[in-house]
Amino acid sequence: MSNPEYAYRLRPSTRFVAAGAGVVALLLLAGAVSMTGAASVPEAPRAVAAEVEMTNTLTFTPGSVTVEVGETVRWTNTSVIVHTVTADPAEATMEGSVQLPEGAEAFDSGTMDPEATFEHTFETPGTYTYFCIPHEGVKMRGTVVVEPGT
Ligand SMILES: [Cu+2]
Repeated sequence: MSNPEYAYRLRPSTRFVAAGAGVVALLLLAGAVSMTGAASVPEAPRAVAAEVEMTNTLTFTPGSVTVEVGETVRWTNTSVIVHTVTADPAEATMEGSVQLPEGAEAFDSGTMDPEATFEHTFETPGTYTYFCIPHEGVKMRGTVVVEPGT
């Protein structure tokens, strides 16, 4: 009974907890490795602070999310049609489609097919209004409020 793999299977609850802590452990590990100067280790992915779905009813859901500076929002096209996440005044043809805080960079996902995801990390606090290019006419818009970090 000294087979370590067998012993591992006997404790499913321990394994479940370990899986939850796995992401944290991975990030810590990545940080530790990079501090040793291993240049080939890729940067750890930033945690996603908020998720937004792009729907068949031409909405961003939830329509408004709030994050802190340095945090990332992830959009997922859960519909069967093409959408975009666009916060670029140069792409807008209607008033109110885009609003950017002063000094914030414009961004645009480009065409997102069904099941596609897009992430953006917000470095400037303020309120962002973005829209979907194919559905600008029906005001498919969303808001991201970025609060100053603590
Ligand atoms: Cu759309």
